[in-house]
Amino acid sequence: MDGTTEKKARLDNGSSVRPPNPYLEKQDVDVLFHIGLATDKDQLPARFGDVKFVCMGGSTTRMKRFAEFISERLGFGTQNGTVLTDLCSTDRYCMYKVGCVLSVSHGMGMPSISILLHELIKLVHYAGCKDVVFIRMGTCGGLGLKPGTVVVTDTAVNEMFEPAYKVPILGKIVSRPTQLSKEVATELLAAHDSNADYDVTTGNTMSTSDFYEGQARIDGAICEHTLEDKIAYLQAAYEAGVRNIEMEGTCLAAMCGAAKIKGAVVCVTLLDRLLGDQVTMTPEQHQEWEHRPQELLARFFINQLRKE
Ligand code: R2B
Ligand code: URA
Repeated sequence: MDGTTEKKARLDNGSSVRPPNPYLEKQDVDVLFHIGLATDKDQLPARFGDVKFVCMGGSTTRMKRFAEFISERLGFGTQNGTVLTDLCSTDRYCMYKVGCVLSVSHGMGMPSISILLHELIKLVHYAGCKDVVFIRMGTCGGLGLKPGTVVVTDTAVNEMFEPAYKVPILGKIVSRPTQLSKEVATELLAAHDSNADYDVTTGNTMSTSDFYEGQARIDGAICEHTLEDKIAYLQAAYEAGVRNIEMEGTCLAAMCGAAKIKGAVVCVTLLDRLLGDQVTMTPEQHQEWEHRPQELLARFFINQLRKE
C-alpha cells in the first residue's frame, strides 16, 4: 500500500482508538522510530489489527518470558511456530505478539514509557485495533504489605499524592489527570485465584521520577533528608491511600486517559518500604513474585476471551 492509500485506509477504518492529535491526519507516513515500524512499510492492520491486550513491563527478558508463558497458558501459538520473534526492529524496546496479546518492554521511568506509549497508541490506531486495553505489569515497593503481594492500582498519584501526571511542554508544566479503567481493575481483582498463597489487593499507586531520593530512600548516593523525614513522608503517603510505589503508573494512566484507552497497572511488591529501603529478596523469591502479575493477567485474559 502506498502512503496515501494507507492514510485513507486508516482514516476510514473506524478504529476505536483516536489519538488526540489533529496533525497525524495530515501526515502521509508515520515512522514509529523507537519501535522500528512505519505505516508505509509494515502492514500494520494485517499484522496488529487483532491486538486486544497491550501488556508492558520494564525488562526485555521478563516480557519475552511473559510472551512465552501466555503462548503456552492460553494455547495461542506463536507467529513462527514455537520461536518468538522480537517485532521491534530497534534495541530500545522489545515486542512480542502472541494471538491478541502484545508483550512489550518499556524500560525504567516515565520518559521511557512515555515515548513507547506515544508509539503504541499510534500503532493500535493505525492497525485499527478495537476495544484495546493497555496494562503495565511490574514491580514496586509496598507500603504496609507483605512482600510478594500483588497490587492492582485504584488511582495513580504523583509524589504530591495528586491524581495527575505533570510534564513540561513548550517550557510550561502541563498537568494531565490520571484515568485508569475501574472496570478493568475490578475484573483483574476478580481474576485472582482464591487458592493462591498470596494476596492481590488494591490501593493507590504513587509514581516517582527516581528510585532513590524520589522514593524517600536514604540509601542512594545522595541524601539530604533524614530517616525521620522519610518515615513521615511514607506515613503521609499511606494515609493518602498509597499502597505501592513505582515509576511509570501516572504516565500510563494519563496517556491512556487522554487517548480514551482502558488502562490498568498491576505490580508485585518486592519489599515493605515502611520497614526499609534495600531490596534483599532471594533470586528464587524474585522469580516467583514476578510471575504473580503474569498469572493474574493470564486468568484475566481467559475470562475476557470467554465473553467473546
Ligand atoms: C519498578 O521497578 C523499576 C525500578 O527498580 C521501575 O521501572 C519501576 O517502576
Ligand atoms: N520498584 C520501585 O520503583 N521501587 C521499589 O521500591 C521497588 C521496585
